[in-house]
Amino acid sequence: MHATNNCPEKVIVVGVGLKSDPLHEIRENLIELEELVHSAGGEVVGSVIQILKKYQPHTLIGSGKVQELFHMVQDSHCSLVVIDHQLSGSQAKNLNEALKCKVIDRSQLILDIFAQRAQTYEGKLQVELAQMLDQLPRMVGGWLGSLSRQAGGIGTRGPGETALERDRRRIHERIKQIKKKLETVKKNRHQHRMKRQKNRIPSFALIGYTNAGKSSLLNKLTQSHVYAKDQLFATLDPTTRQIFLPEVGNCVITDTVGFIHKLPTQLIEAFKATLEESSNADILIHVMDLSNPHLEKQKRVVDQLIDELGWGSKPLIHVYNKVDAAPFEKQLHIETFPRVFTSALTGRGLEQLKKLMTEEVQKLKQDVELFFSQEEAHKIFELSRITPILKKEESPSGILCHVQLSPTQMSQWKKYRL
Ligand SMILES: Nc1nc2c(ncn2[C@@H]2O[C@H](COP(=O)(O)OP(=O)(O)OP(=O)(O)O)[C@@H](O)[C@H]2O)c(=O)[nH]1
Ligand SMILES: [Mg+2]
Repeated sequence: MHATNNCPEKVIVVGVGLKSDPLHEIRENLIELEELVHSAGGEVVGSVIQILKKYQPHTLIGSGKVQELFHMVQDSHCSLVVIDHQLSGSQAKNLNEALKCKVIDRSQLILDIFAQRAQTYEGKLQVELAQMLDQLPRMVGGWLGSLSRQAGGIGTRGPGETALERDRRRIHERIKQIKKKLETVKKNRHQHRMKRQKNRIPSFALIGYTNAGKSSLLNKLTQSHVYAKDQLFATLDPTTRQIFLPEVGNCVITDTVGFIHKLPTQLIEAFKATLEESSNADILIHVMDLSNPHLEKQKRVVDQLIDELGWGSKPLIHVYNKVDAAPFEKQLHIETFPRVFTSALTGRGLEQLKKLMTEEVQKLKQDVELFFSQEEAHKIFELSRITPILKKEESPSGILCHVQLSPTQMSQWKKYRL
C-alpha cells in the first residue's frame, strides 16, 4: 500500500460471513481489519458487511453488494478494497474488474504491512517467501481458468497457459533460492544459540498478540530502545537482549513478531526462522493487553498458535500488561496462573515479573541420569561442556552420568536417558 502526494491511500473494507457465523465476530474482525489498514498507511473511507447464505464462486460476495461497492468506490475515489475473507485468484480478478479498483484480502494486507516493516536481510527474505507462497495457489486458480480460455473469443484472451506456467516455474525457483539463503541465516543464528546454550544462559521469549506491549516491556526490562508503536506488527525481526536476574544471573530475552487472528499460514511457514528464536527459548512470556475489550479472544488466538507451533510443553508466564489503562475489576476476573499484572508505561509489576522469571528459571533444571555405552563414552566430554557431571558410575557395559539439564538440553540428550 502506498500514499500518493503524502495523502494516505483511500480504502473500503468489507466484512463477509455466513448466516451461521456470529455477527459480533464478523464486526470485531472488521474493526481489526480497519486497524490493519491504518497500520499499512491507508485511510478507511467506507466499511460494509455482507451476510450470505453461501459464498458466490465468482465474486465471493453477491452481485447486489458488488454494485453497491462499485458506487461507493466511485463516490469516495478509493483505490483499494480489502475483503475480510480469503479470495481465490479468479475471485480477486473478477472483483477487480467489476469494481474498477484494486481488490485484496486480509492475508495480502498483512503481507503488505510485513513488506513495509521488513528491515533486515532475513526479514526481507522471509516476507518475499511469504508473498511467493501466497501468490502460488492464486496463480494456480488463474492458470486453471486459462485452460478454458483455449475456447477463445473476445474477453477470453489473456496470458497463455505457457506464460503462466513459466511464471509459476520462476516462482518455484525463487522460492527454492530464498529457502537456501534463509538456511544460511538460520545456521548463523544456530551458532549464536549454541554458544548461549554452552554457557547455559536461560532464555525467555516474549510472545503475544500484536500491539500487546511486548517491545515496550523488553525496553523497560532491559533499558533498550527497540521500536514500539501503537500500530499492528510494529516488530518484525527478532531482537535478543541480555537481562540480569538476581539469584540466577544473566539471561536472554527475545522480542519477536506478534500474532493476530487469521495469521496467514504462509507467514508462519516463511517466518519459521524468526519463530525459531521463540521455539528455542526455555520459558515463554505471553504478553496480553488487559485494556483490550477482546482480551479473551486474543488470548485464545495466541494459545492456539502456541499449540500449533508445538510450544505447549514449555513453561509459560502470563503477563497482563497495560494495567494503567484498564479498570481494576478486570484483574479480578483473571484466573490464569502463573500471572502478573504490569504496565510497561509506568513500570508497575515489573519487579514481580522478574521474580516470576527467576522462579521459572530455578524450576528449569531437572536431575537426570544419562547412560553412555562404551562406544559412546566420548559423548561425555561434550556433555561436561554444557553441564557439570555430578556423579559418574562405571560398569562394564557403559557409564551412567548424573546431571542437571534444562528442558531444551533434555530434548537434545533424550536418547541417552534411562
Ligand atoms: N497505556 C499503556 N500503553 C502501553 C503499555 N505497554 C505498551 N503500550 C503501548 O501500546 C502500543 C504497542 O506497544 P508495543 O510495545 O509496540 O507492542 P508490541 O506487542 O511489541 O506490538 P507488535 O510489535 O506490533 O506486535 C504502544 O503505543 C505502546 O506505547 C502499557 O503498559 N500501558
Ligand atoms: Mg513489538
